Formats: sequence, structure tokens, C-alpha cells
Amino acid sequence: MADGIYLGLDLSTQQLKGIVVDSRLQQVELAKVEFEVDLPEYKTIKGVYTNSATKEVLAPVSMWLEALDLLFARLKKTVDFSKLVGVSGACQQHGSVYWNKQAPEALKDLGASGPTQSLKDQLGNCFAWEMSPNWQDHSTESECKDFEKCVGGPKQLAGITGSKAHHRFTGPQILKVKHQMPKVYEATDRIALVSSFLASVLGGEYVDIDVSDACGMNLWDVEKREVSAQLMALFGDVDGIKQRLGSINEEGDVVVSRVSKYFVDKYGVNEKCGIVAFTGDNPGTILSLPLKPNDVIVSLGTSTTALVVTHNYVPSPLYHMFAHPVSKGAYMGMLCYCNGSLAREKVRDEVNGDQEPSKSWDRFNQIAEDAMNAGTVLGNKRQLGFFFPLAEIIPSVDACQIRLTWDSDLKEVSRSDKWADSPEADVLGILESQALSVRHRLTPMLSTADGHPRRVYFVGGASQNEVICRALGRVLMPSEGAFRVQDMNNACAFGAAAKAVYGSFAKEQEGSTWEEFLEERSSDEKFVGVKSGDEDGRDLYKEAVAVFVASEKACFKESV
Ligand code: XUL
Repeated sequence: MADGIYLGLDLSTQQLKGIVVDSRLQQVELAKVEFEVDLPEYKTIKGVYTNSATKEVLAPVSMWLEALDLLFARLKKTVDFSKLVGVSGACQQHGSVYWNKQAPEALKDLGASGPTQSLKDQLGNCFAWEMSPNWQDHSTESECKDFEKCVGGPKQLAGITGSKAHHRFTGPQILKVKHQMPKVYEATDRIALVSSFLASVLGGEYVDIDVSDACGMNLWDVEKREVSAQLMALFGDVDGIKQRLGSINEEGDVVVSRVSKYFVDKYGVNEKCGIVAFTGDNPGTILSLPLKPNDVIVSLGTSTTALVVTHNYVPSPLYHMFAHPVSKGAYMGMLCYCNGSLAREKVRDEVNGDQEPSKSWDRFNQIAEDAMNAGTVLGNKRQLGFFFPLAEIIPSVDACQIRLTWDSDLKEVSRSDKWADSPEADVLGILESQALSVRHRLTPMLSTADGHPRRVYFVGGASQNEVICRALGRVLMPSEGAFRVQDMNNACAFGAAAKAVYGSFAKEQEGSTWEEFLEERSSDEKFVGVKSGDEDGRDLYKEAVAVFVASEKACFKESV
């Protein structure tokens, strides 16, 4: 319906957010429930319970039920839910919910006992385990080993499932439940991801796991498009695990259920309102911008994350590949670095010394600008540094700081604590090495003629800094420009809202592809162009990639 409204939900670690938009994706309302603040009786800290001895990080599932009621009550104050046409969601990845055998009936009966009953009243006893392991959980070391051993190693597991084994991934988490809590596993009727759990509550029936989110489980064979039989064998009873997982839904942009009577009676939601497949928060983020294949989002937060839309399945143990949440045959590549802003801030503080008020980027930026204006690349001396104040994921190494200089033909390398013109050289050094790592890993995923991304969108805290973006863009060299994106705080919820509009209305009514749909509705006002750094369009860093690769090889065993 052109005059209908649509809801996008983002169930993340610390809050549940809901954004209501119209069919043109204009925001109508935004509300949120913060778990620590609004539901203090659960006594979570930042939404979770952490046990440092066991390395477990868990969230109480009932808290999410209460949060959903609270969010609808808050939205209802200003939103006319009788116009609600579709709902979708983007939820924290990897978390699992263990429904028990009472769940299917209770979900079906939601609302039957009248609107005074809450979701928690009706579903609170429908879980074989009242907790959901959170993505910050690290308690599955032994199961991760089982997963990798089962298929021949991390590389093989990444080849099949898009990622090597990770503590947080749902497959190892479920196997741990089976090993350590056999009664819970036995009592489990259905295992949901956080996304399919929330969709099931709204729909009043089990909703299948979404294919893109399924790639965060270490169980889905991405290319064969089936749950891996080899990996399911780890659970002993293959039929048992198969049944508990249910089917995987490969249609991300369709209505998978209708809203339950509970929401109709209690909040006045239109009874025809469709539930469009829910997905994970990272897949949700790529739905928030009009990305085309070979476009990249670089998130410059405490950590650095790069998300790319691609048609090339190039898995590696160093990063993740997911099925695209909407476009069939496309993938989302995800690079997650530990070191981002903190590492840059350390260099900023070094160059500030006593001269600048602390936390000012003026001097750092000035040094970077001067170096760029002078056309400096790798200090003009084949200098490269690794600035990892925290243990790094890409490559997988302990905290370290290494500066090196190569002779001209990459045969001899010398290491030094400081370059001669340090600490200034560290400014371009850290920006170059961070960007070269992203470039090196992205290149095989791209299908452009020149091997460069099409567009790069910078988001997150440090995207406010134009000079940093320019220095990174100068290495990545997108052929159609780099942009800083304003207002990405609600990206996941917005991506989900866009999927709700597309899946429950626009796809059929307008006959457009996902890309056309989003492009037609997005305004360029959100995007601030970043200068390329070399206005003649020369690829200043072509050779530097070889220096980067040689440097990683020389320093770290595990680099690829
Ligand atoms: C991704 C991951 C996190 C969570 C955050 O693999 O673990 O980004 O999805 O909610």
C-alpha cells in the first residue's frame, strides 16, 4: 500500500529499536527499549550476563519478550498501527534460542486469553533454556576444534560455510549445549537464531532461519545451499539436529508469515500485516544503502569493519562470507578488524606530544594532508608498519607494533622501532597499512575491470574525519567515488524497514529489483563526497600492495 506504514526492528545486544517508515522510506517514528535502563529487573550489564571464568556471555530470552511489548506500547502512542503493512528485522547475529515442545501451541494461541496477558506471560515457559548465548561468548573452544577437525581444518571449514570456526558461531554453540546440557538439547523442539525467534513471536508460529543469517552458524554450505551433512554428523543424531534447525529460508524478500492475533488485538496492528523474513544485523546494514555489486561500506569504529557486495565467493579463514540477504546469487563479504580507532588515536597522541590539546586531530590531519599533497606513498622508501595495540583478527596475531623498510626489490627488509622521521611517518603509515589490508583482501572479491571497488561508503565515528577518509580512499581507489555517510546510527533498523517495504509491497507493486527500489528512494544529501587524493586518478598504491603482502609474510606466519 502506497499510503501504508512499515516497521523495521533491530534487536541488538543492548537495545531493541523500531523505526517506522512510509513506502518512500521516510521516517515516521523511532522508538527504543534499552535493556539495562528500561528492564533493570533482569540485572544485565549492557544487555548480557558475563561469566569470565567460563567465558560465557548470555542474554535472558524473556527480557526480549518484555522489550517487544514495551516497544509496541511506546510506538502505539504516536503510530496508527492499523496502517501497518509489513514488518522486518535485523538482529544480532549468532545468538540461538531453544524453544521447547510447548512453543508451537503457545505461539499459535498468542492473544487467545485476551490482551491483559503479556508475551512473557504466554511464552515465558516455552524455552528449553531461558538463555541465549550472545556473540561475545567465548566458551566453545573445544567445539570449534571439533568443527574444523571434522572437515580438515579452518581453510576447509571456511570454504564450506564461509568462515572458519568461531566461538560465537551458532553451530559450535549448539554442539556445546548438546555436550554440556544434554537435557536442554533433548527438550529442544526448535532452535532459532535471534532473527527467526523474533519473527516467530510476531508471526505466532515458527519462522524458518534466514539464509544470510544462517551463514553465521558454521553449518550452512554456502555453495551447495544446504546444511552440511558432514558437519551435522558431529551431533550424532543427524535427523535430530536437522529437525531442530528446521528449513533454511532462501527467499529474503518475501512475506513468511502474517502478524499474530496478539498484536492485532493489543496494539491495533492491521491483521493483514506481513512478516518479511528477518535477517542478521550485518546483512541488515548493507540493506541500508543503495549498494551495487563491488560497493563497499567501511565502518570506522572502535574496530574497523568492511562489508562488500560481490558475486565472487572467495572464502578465507581470515574473514566471513555470507549469502546476500536479498539478492540471490550475490554474497556479502565481511572483514572484521580489532584495531581501528584506538590504534589511530595512539598515533594521534604521539604526534601531539605536549604541543596540542589532547584528543585534537589537527596535527595528525595536517601531517596526513601534507604527505598526501606531496604525493608520498609508503614514506617514499617502501616503509610499512603494523599498528596493533590489540591482538588482531586479520591476520590472527598478538598485539604488536612493527615498522619495516624494504630495499628496492623486496629482497631485504630491515625492522626498526622508529623510522628516522618518526613519529610523523606513523600518521600516513597507519592509514596506509589499515587501508592496504582492506584493499588486499577485497580485491579477489571484486569483479570490476580495474580490480577496484565501485563506490566506498565510510560510516562510523572516524568517518567524521575527512582527512582520514581521504587517506583511506586514496589507497582503495573506488572508480565512482568515496563518500562519507551522514546519520548511519539506525542503519540496521532502517535496512530492515526497507526490506519490509520491498518484501510486503514494492517488489510486487512496482516490479523493481532490490537495487532499483533502494536507489530510487535514496537521496544523495546523505552522502558527502571525499576527494580522491590523486586528482589525475592514478593508482598510487599498485606496487604498495606487493610491499604489504611481503611485509605480512615476513612478520606473521598466519597471513594469507
Ligand atoms: C558479527 C558479530 C557482530 C554481531 C553484533 O559476526 O558477531 O557484529 O552481529 O550484533
